[in-house]
Amino acid sequence: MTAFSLNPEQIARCARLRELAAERLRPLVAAHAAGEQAAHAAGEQGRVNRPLTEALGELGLLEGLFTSGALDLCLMRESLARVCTEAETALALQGLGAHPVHAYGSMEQREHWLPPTRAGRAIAAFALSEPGAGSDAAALALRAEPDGSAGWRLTGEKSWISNAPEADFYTVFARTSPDAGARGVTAFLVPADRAGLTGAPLDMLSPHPIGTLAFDGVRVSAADLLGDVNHGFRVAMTTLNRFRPSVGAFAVGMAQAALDATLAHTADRDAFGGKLKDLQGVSHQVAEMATRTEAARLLVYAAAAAYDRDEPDIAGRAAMAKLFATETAQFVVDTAVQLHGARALQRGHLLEHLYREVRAPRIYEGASEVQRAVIAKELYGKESS
Ligand code: COS
Repeated sequence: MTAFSLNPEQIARCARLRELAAERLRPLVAAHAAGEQAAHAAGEQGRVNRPLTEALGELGLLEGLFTSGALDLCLMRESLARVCTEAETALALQGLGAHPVHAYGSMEQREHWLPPTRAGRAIAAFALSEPGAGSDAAALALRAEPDGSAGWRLTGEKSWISNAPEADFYTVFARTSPDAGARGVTAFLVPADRAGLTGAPLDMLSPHPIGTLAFDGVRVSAADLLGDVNHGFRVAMTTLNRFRPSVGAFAVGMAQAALDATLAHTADRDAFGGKLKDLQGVSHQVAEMATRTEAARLLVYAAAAAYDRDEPDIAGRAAMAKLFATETAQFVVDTAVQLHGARALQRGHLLEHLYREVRAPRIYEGASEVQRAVIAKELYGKESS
């Protein structure tokens, strides 16, 4: 591959995926939305769209989470995001929640959880954030206290966990060594039906459910470990290294969707005796949107390709890709709204949807400020070495 044009097979695969998303996945989102409206009217929070996740399994896309490289994952997420952001997010959450099991789980854990996760029948979730530990993940306080020789008991809270409280299993990061910062964190696979584990939905600006988890002395044993004791921070960070460029790909897909809509609208809309695109103030903004979207795409592909080649600077590259792509998508979607005018803010309009969707990725999986900190650390680390 050259730097960076996709080969014809990759381009064709992306086009096929966009078609599938339009034909098979979007209708499942519409069907779920009707039920959601009724639930909301009854004062209930959103539920996981299980038929959508199962369809992702039937189409073999969830399998791809575990078999494809980072670049292919980005192409998948970008393609889905252009057509159906809900399907994109359902796919990504299965990956984020189950990647630690795939990469660090025992044979038993993998055999038990990965087949249903790939089929979309088991919903996965990644439980890192806490009320007192968001960006500063190493400050997490959920206690894993020794429970005789049987293992540990988990006590504490997690918050803003996608798919909680409805997921079927959680990758949970807990503190096994007090006062040891990042070196005292351990990852566990906790099935949702463990005694003492409860959760509640949060009412968030999000199309998928997000919630809290409360652990009241939940028993875990050595069989539930993901990786070694006190090495859980690494499990979290390496999972994020893999997924951060692909959050950028999600953003690029949304930016491209907004750009496509803007091209169509400005070429068609009459104003001031011509088409909107004839106004230089408009066409130059569209050119800016396209240029920044392409720059973001290249950064995302480069970070993912570096990950696939196992290069040494993947954390910084992943951070740059996520930072630039999510900030760019915010700019592109906002500009698209501006160029569409009032119609873009009408509920149900593509841009109204994207305007809501584009905000959260600048916060989750490491806020933009965290990405800048990662980049700066790597830059100054290089300087001193
Ligand atoms: N990849 C691999 N290892 C990493 C890593 C990365 N990207 N970042 C940190 N580490 C390792 C370090 O090498 C260090 O290992 P040792 O203890 O063996 O030396 C350890 O983790 C601690 O690193 P560091 O001191 O840099 O950790 P900090 O407490 O300064 O935290 C940030 C680093 C801010 C980058 C981390 O807390 C973070 O990513 N926060 C955002 C969390 C997040 O994304 N939350 C969203 C949840 S998912 S929606």
